[in-house]
Amino acid sequence: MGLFGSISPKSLLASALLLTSLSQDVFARPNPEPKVPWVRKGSGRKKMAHNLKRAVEGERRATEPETCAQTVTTTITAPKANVWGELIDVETAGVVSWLFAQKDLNLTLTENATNWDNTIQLIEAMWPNKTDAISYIDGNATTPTKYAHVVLNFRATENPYYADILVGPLPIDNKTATWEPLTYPYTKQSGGHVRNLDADSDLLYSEWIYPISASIADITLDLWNGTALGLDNDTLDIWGIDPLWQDDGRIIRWDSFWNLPTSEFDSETLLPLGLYFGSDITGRDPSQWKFEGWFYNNIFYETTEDFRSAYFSSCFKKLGANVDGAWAHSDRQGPVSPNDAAYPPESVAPAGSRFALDRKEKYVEWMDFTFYIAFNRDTGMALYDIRYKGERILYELGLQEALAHYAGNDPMQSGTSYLDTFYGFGPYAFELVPGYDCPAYATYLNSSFYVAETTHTHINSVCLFEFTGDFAMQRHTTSAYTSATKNTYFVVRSVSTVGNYDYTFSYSFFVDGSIAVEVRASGYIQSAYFANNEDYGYKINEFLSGSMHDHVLNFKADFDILGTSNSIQLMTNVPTVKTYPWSKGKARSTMTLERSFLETEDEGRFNWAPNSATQVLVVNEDEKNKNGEIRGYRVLPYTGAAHLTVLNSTNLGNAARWAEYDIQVTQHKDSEPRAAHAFNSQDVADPPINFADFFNGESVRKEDVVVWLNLGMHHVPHTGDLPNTVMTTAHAGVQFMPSNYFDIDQSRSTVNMVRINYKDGKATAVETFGQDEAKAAGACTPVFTPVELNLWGYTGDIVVRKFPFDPNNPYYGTESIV
Ligand SMILES: *[C@@H]1O[C@H](CO)[C@@H](O)[C@H](O)[C@H]1NC(C)=O
Ligand SMILES: *[C@@H]1O[C@H](CO)[C@@H](O)[C@H](O)[C@H]1NC(C)=O
Ligand SMILES: *[C@@H]1O[C@H](CO)[C@@H](O)[C@H](O)[C@H]1NC(C)=O
Ligand SMILES: *[C@@H]1O[C@H](CO)[C@@H](O)[C@H](O)[C@H]1NC(C)=O
Ligand SMILES: *[C@@H]1O[C@H](CO)[C@@H](O)[C@H](O)[C@H]1NC(C)=O
Ligand SMILES: *[C@@H]1O[C@H](CO)[C@@H](O)[C@H](O)[C@H]1NC(C)=O
Ligand SMILES: *[C@@H]1O[C@H](CO)[C@@H](O)[C@H](O)[C@H]1NC(C)=O
Ligand SMILES: *[C@@H]1O[C@H](CO)[C@@H](O)[C@H](O)[C@H]1NC(C)=O
Ligand SMILES: *[C@@H]1O[C@H](CO)[C@@H](O)[C@H](O)[C@H]1NC(C)=O
Ligand SMILES: [Cu+2]
Repeated sequence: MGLFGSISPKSLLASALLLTSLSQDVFARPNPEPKVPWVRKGSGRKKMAHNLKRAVEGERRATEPETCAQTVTTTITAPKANVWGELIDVETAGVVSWLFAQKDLNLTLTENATNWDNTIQLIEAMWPNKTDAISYIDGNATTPTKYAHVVLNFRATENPYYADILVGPLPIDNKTATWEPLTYPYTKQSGGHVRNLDADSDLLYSEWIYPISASIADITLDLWNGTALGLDNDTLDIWGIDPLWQDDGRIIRWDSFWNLPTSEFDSETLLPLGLYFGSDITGRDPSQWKFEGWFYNNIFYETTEDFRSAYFSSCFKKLGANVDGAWAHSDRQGPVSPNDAAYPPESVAPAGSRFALDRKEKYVEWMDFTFYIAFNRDTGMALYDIRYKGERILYELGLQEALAHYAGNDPMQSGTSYLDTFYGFGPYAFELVPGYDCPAYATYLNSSFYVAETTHTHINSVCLFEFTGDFAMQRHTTSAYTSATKNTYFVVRSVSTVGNYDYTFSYSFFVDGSIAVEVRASGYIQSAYFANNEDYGYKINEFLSGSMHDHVLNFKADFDILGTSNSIQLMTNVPTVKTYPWSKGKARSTMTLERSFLETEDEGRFNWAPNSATQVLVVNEDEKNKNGEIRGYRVLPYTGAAHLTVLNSTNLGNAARWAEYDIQVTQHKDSEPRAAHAFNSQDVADPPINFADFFNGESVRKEDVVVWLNLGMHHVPHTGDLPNTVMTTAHAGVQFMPSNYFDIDQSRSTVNMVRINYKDGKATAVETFGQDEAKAAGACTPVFTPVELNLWGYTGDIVVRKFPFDPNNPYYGTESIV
């Protein structure tokens, strides 16, 4: 997770933050006829009654015979426009050409730019203030005026910086369009500027790293039979820490040697070689940069001469190398387990999709839930206006930032604390694999992001599907009857591969009104060289340590429970000793409930209580149920809540104060929409957003409260992380559940339940509550052909050029980090 070959030349090229060279080839793909595993019974059957009023359209080609394999998703019209939606092509193209016409911005086309030219880093939709969005979605206000959030990379200056600006209104009209610095969402008031420590990344390799590597080429050849010189025959790579150290006004980096994979597998982060060098790269002139020394096997050498003479002395201890091999390859290996080659059970959707979608507005309706899907560069997918039975539960639910904080005896591991929104979850939310990432019958949406005067579209990068869990959500048995209810839930999912790690984000909705947020991780770990790292991880291969690290992922949950006047109630089970009127004067050891409310943000940062003793409830104190209890939703850890172990991280300074607690509660502010800025890593002491500054004593009682939740993992990779971490156990989640919100459990309304009466060894009644009828209306005969669906349809991203705008000539091009 978030561990990636961050600053290697390849990764820099691939990064959305830098000039991207895109292949203009349109790849020809074999396009075999889709296999049709399911055949609908009786093609003329009526749709289910409640769908009759709606248009029904096939997901796949309309000319195919009507089959169950076609996931039929009902098309609906969203009640309101998605004000969190992405810009459309013409809007983006309009902004690009308008920006280039602003002579004061002095912009150069990215593909023509050197590191001393100003470029457009990003153009995306600016999300409206909640205040304005709510007047629109809940009231009669017109759609909030649309603006573009633009990031400019000002490099034609001694002190390069990124500038966040607002451009609009959209669509651009020469007479009305303006730009202004974007400052209100940031705690640092610096005109929307943050310094750019990466401006000279191309010089870094040619002018600094390769010459240093060349100065010890005889040693690298002797130690590892390889060189890292920037040549095609390099067998070694060099890259280093992220964020850079930012002490005493100096910018310091440490770099490490790595073996390059000898295969097509992305195994480089498993191949550290244990040699490190430090550099002071303050300023833009490489001739002023300073070499700071070598580190090998726990010995620091201040100069190359010191290292060289030690190396060629008789007492120098040469350690072994991590080299690519089957152990680092994710393809199948080892004996096949009994019966494994037989086709495994599959889930099917015999009635097609039981949800409805407005594709244009990315608006979803499943059972009694509705919501809008948003997508942006920094944080990927987010959900807005999540309603259950017509009432909003959450205004906003989405990732804010993901941290992977390493530690180690060596400066590379000690210095690594990836803040992944720097790279972005949007640009790396790649196409999903049907039947693997999501069930074969899932429905997909695209997502887009801007890079280098093009818009890239990740095809089929968000999936939506229902799934029936393998356990009943309700059951009860007596001597006369058994009742049981199916646990069918709805999932929205996207997967972002940020460098070597893959994060699967799932938002799930359940028929009892509960919601789950989960993240799972796979991909390659960033490992460490084994020497002297015993206290920082397991030895997982001959010369390899599974480097310890904390993953912390922050999610914003902006609850609106029956309006925006909400409070946070804490309810704790406490042991107590108490005498009762009936206990005849004897004290009894027992327990009781203690209730309290958070009053201000000063009490707003806390952790899950030991023994799960404290319930955290978001309630509306003015809304009581028929029993007089206040209605609310409970926030409860599902698995893997975690905050950062490191206190006051030297690497991070003020850049990730959001990682310090499990739960943090603030009063909603239009000026505090995000917990982190994508470029917090560029100025860790004084970042654009210092989350700790949100906590300034404001009331959180009967206010619009926001709950910022951390999910994570204290990851100490073991041999089971080789070759890749597995999502079974690399898993963290949190749930939101109705608490006294309704009078009874809402899952009682589903027909997907049964009651079987029995007596004297015989069933006497089977009550199915109308579910047979519903099933028949959409039924199919399963004719299962064990093939993998549509995998030859996997295409990667589609790119549309924005300047000059060329909407009719899209081409394929996918860029990953590493
Ligand atoms: C980019 O550079 C190429 C080659 O010099 C030139 O033909 C093209 O006009 C330039 N484009 C812009 C927009 O400056
Ligand atoms: C505009 O940018 C160019 C580099 O692209 C630079 O040489 C020039 O000095 C800049 N002009 C101004 C007025 O800043
Ligand atoms: C919206 O307009 C309708 C019709 O004019 C009116 O009845 C309703 O009260 C208005 N709603 C709000 C929230 O202003
Ligand atoms: C807006 O201004 C630009 C640059 O001056 C010009 O190329 C473009 O045609 C103008 N667009 C409109 C719609 O007037
Ligand atoms: C060293 O590397 C070269 C070229 O990369 C290769 O041909 C040679 O076999 C290697 N030697 C050893 C001892 O591995
Ligand atoms: C790598 O290529 C360079 C330049 O072509 C050549 O000088 C060098 O000998 C090659 N190194 C190896 C190990 O083949
Ligand atoms: C996704 O993009 C592809 C290629 O542009 C397009 O054919 C498809 O209709 C899009 N899907 C959706 C759901 O918009
Ligand atoms: C955190 O570390 C910084 C830098 O070393 C130091 O100035 C600051 O006092 C520390 N803060 C706390 C709360 O320990
Ligand atoms: C959004 O809210 C901020 C903070 O209150 C304010 O400065 C800004 O002007 C608002 N934006 C709009 C479009 O009203
Ligand atoms: Cu990990």
